[in-house]
Amino acid sequence: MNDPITVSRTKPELKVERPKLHKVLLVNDDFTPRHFVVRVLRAEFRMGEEQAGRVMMTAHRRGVCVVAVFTKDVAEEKATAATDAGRQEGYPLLFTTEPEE
Ligand code: NFA
Repeated sequence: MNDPITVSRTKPELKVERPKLHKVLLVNDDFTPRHFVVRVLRAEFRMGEEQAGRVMMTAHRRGVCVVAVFTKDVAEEKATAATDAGRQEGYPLLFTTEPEE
């Protein structure tokens, strides 16, 4: 009888962590035509002509360019779809992914 009622004064901690983002990278090659790279960037990453052109030229000059960041699953899906689009035309066009720092 007469049990004390205890009340917790601290809220249970709910740790909500953001999913880590992954970069999709466009890798340069010597064979895929520039206009085709731009077409794939526009179709798969919904870029405008100008941005797609800048990303393509950055990869062309520097070897690689970050295209976009997504959750891991989406980044991998997008990179695979974009790489497959090149493969279907016989081009070695390559998109890869890597985790953001
Ligand atoms: N280097 C390719 C060319 O000169 C264009 C390219 C850019 C390919 C970026 C792949 C990635 N035709």
